[in-house]
Amino acid sequence: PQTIYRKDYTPPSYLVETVELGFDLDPARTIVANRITLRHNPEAAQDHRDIVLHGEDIELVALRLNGTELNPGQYIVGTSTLTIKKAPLNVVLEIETTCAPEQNTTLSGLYVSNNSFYTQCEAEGFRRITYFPDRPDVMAKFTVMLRADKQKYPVLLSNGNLVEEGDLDNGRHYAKWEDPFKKPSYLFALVAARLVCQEETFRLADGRNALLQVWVEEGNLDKTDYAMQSLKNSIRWDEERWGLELDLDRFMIVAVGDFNMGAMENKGLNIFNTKFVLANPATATDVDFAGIEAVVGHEYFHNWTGNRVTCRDWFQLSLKEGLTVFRDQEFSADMIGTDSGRAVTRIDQVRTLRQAQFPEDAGPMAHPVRPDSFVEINNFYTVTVYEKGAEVVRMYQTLLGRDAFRKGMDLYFERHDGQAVTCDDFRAAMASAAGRDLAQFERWYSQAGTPIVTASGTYDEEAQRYTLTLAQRCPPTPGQAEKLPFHIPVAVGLLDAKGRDLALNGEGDTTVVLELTEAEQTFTFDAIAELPVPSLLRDFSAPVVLEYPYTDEELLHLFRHDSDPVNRWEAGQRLAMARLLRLTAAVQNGEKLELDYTFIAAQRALLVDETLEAAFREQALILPSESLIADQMEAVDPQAIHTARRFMRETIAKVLRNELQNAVAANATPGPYSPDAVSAGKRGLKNLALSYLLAAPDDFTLDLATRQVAEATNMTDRAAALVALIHSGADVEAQLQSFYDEFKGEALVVDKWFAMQASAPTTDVARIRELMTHPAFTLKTPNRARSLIFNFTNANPSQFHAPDGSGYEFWAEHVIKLDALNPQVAARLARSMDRWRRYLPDLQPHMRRALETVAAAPKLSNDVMEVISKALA
Ligand code: B3K
Ligand code: ZN
Repeated sequence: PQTIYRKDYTPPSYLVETVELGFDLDPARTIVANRITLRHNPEAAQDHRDIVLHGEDIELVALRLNGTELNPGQYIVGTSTLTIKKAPLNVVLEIETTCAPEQNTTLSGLYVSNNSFYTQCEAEGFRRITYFPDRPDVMAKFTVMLRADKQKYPVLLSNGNLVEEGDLDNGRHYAKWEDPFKKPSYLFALVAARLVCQEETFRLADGRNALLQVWVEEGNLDKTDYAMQSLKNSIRWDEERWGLELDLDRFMIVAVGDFNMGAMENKGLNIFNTKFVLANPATATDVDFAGIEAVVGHEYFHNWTGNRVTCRDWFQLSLKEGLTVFRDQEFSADMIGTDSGRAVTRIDQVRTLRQAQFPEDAGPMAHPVRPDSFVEINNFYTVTVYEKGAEVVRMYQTLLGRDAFRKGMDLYFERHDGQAVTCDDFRAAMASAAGRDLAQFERWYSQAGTPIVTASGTYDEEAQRYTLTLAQRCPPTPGQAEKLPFHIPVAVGLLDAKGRDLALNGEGDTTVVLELTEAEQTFTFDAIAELPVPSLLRDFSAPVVLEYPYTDEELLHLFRHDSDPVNRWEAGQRLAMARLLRLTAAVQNGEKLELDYTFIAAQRALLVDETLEAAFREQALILPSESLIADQMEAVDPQAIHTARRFMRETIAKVLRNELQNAVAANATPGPYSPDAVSAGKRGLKNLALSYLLAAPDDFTLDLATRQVAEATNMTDRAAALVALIHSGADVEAQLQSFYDEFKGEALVVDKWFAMQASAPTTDVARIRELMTHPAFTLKTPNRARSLIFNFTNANPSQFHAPDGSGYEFWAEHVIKLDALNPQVAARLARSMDRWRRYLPDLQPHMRRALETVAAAPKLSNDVMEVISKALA
């Protein structure tokens, strides 16, 4: 496979002005007529007169240039391109191709799901539909004519506005769509399906009306309210917070059951995984509702950050993804509205970064936010590009302040509306708007790896001065041995002995943002009347690892008092992590396991503190996950980690039994279900308490959970109790069966049913294999494959890492099987073995063998090949 480098970028030789597409939709053989007008790009070399079109898995039927049929000698068809040499300056190409949507299991390009047609073009799926310069810097106006059987496909949708529709012969009908905006081909979409919609006319800030639609299969109309509400909130929020308006008369969301990722921001026609559209209280959990709000927001926000201003090339992916994740994070936080609610969303973001992005940054697939090379671009839709990319955007806001950041955004749109640009263009807009030099900040885009910031403080009582020294380093990553210092905003506060914030400057600020730009720097704070406890990296002001030699007393002080809720939570995590690591070592050495009362007492104090929001208390009581503990170990021992964490939960459950029971009782949410943050927080705390109680189960707690499964009126409570029961090792056979029977018609709930079993430490690989023979299981639907297989390999470490290597064999087998169907999904699964070199010496040979098995498989996709060869390198 070929590696593509960012440094090799050259502008396209031809630009496309208009695209007219005609589709005769047929699952077995769809005919695509494509008429494009091209003109030579003034920015390309004058003598570069080759038109390069991409194409993949399509049959060429006819090709005409300026009205004349070309015969095979006049163009060159490569494995994935069609080149016309020495073309005139102005060209009209008419291209006729066919494709076979029902054979397309990759879910990229035009495919069939449940007897209807859908498309997915990002990143390079459009070339699977027709020949085209399928690169984001080629933006054109699209007109689309769809023709299909009226009975089977009553709904025909594409981007933009519907301009015409009507009947044809032979029971067929047509619809013609026109998108008034120029767009790159990756934003093209069509849907031809049997669907129904919830619709509403919505008044925009400038007084125009827009038609909003959420399209779903017939039985799902009772699950579209929340998506519609989220869409309206998103439109409003984008107007109010950023002054950005919907630019179309019509905005559609379509839900499809077979989808590779979460959703896709096609212009005016967002296509969504059902998981991020369908919800009602009986089928969806609080987490699902929050996910719908975030993803509906995310795709909507792409209309400006991604569609109106798009990426010059795929190396710039974070330009739209990092920025849009930042926007959806801010949206979700603003929707909650309270400071503590915001903090809980921030804690969630920090958790995702540590759980997924830091390991990526430390593994074989590590890459900068703006990668320098790739084999398969679909492998770079990563937590680094998305979540670390969002942190990079957030750091601009932290460094420049909210107002200057907003000016930077305005300037970015003013300069680049309608263009395909780079991360440098975004940074330049921020720098100009704020009047600041952001040259060093560029390293956040170019250097991979998680920086480590080491802090130390000294207090001079006589001078009343506190001195903080910050140093930074960044470990090497593949291809980048040495790193230069980053520009790191470190938000700092100082607590006095009573836990109050000290004033840090003449203005009385209690949090200041220090700018760490050198390898080491010293900062001083004057008029500090006593030895303070530093609260560092408040609100997680930069995506770094912060090291400070905190004592237990200092951490307990922060855990009790820090006014910054993220650092308050963080102090608790540090206390817990230290204990989990000690316990893990004790398990390995066969020593007695003990948990100190001081820690439990701190947990108790927090649990019973009614002045704190339930959602925050829940977060603070969740112990670091097994994989976070693994990241802290030299040689990862999954069984010891599991035993240690279990012991800790069990001990807490036994000592805090009364308090936990009270938390269950006190946080009931009677009345009709509402997904709002306060109610969700209560359910979260209640169900966390329940799961603790079942870590040390007895008749009473088992009965409590059993009743909750039976009596709960919403899926959040029901699933949480069932999961707690499964994890407790109780016999849940009958409950699982009745859960399945009740929900077997709800695909998303069946996914949950598989997922809760797959991630339970009581489920071994043999049981997983048995579940795969269940009639509801299929590898072809990504959601289903993920629910069982990914949850096993990624969320059930003690079983996946079974000492005999059986988990790894299972993994290899399914990477290969999935790859034959769907390379993108297979490559995601392949990533589960990224960090194999960090495991116990006894496990590594098994892991290597599994990786080599995959590497040796015939006909591996580029997607999987890239991941596996990097892991083995
Ligand atoms: N832009 C799409 C992701 C496309 C992934 C292609 N493999 C969804 C999103 O980020 O909004
Ligand atoms: Zn996105």
